[in-house]
Amino acid sequence: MKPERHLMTLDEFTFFQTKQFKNATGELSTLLRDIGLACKLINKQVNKAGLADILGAHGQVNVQGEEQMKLDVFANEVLISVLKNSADCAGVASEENDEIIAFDDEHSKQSKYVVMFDPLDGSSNIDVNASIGTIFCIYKRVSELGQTCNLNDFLQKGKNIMASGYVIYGSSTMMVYATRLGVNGFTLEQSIGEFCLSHKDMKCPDDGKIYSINQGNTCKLSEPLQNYLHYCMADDKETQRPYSHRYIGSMVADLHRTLIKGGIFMYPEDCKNSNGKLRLLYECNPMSHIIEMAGGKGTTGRENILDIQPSELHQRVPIYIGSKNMVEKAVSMIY
Ligand code: AHM
Repeated sequence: MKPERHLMTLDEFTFFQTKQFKNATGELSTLLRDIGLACKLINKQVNKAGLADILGAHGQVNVQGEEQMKLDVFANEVLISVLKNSADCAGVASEENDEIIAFDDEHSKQSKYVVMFDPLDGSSNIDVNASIGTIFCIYKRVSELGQTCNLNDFLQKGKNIMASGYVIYGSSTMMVYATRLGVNGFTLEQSIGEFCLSHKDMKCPDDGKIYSINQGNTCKLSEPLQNYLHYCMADDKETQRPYSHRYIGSMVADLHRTLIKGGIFMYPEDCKNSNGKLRLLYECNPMSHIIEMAGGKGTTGRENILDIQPSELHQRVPIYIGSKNMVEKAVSMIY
């Protein structure tokens, strides 16, 4: 009997993509597989989050005598250790660490990629069982092979990203990743423990009907921004307004919806935070890369996110991101 194959795994898909390039070495595919592995381990812990009282909360010792870790700390450690063991990673930078981590074994020194990640974005949502996610992006290092990588390898413009993605721990667990070949989504098939292709060639609609912002901050926003929010709420049959407002407060979840259904997600500057809240290197760059590869747009309002030359690892920037026409309309009204 011939086995019936309806599923294509993440590995099979990335290998298939690699074959399309004559000089591709498969290193990027290996890294994506490794990140997938780390996220499967994180997923397992995220699914147990509600049992913290039974299994032991952060700082407590469980029945096996192991100290329980906060989930974001756990996620960070898993990603670092998996990537350290990876055959193809020279070093990492994480939203959870002040400095880069350069791997200094001989093999890592020969690796040509570095990885940046936010191990568990939106972690304040864990307690209420709302979706959270891991965000990552991969760059080719600019430093010389054979040396340990350095800060310059990480302070690159977003437009140099080789691959970016996120894993959403939601009603199902999905990995979405983007390369210049496009954006594809893989759903974790729990029974075989593999991410399987479920959303091929994802496109962000040019228009949408949802705006997403922490509207509780309205009084801190500039007048043009407040006017734009009124525009979103105004009744207009021709432009099909008012739009609906949706805000989960978890960037991965809000942008996953935006990617699939269209819309605009904003975390702007306000009178207290002139650069907004979200981090350029761990959140805004990878998400803008994914949305742009899917045909959408990501901007600070003044410049394209992917064109920004980062000056520091934990830099923050305002962001307007999502359906191209909605983002352009917002920017034209606000700036
Ligand atoms: P975190 O790094 O503490 O998880 O914060 C990042 C999150 C994003 O996922 C989300 O878009 C934003 O913070 C929500 O912030 P706010 O609660 O200010 O609306």
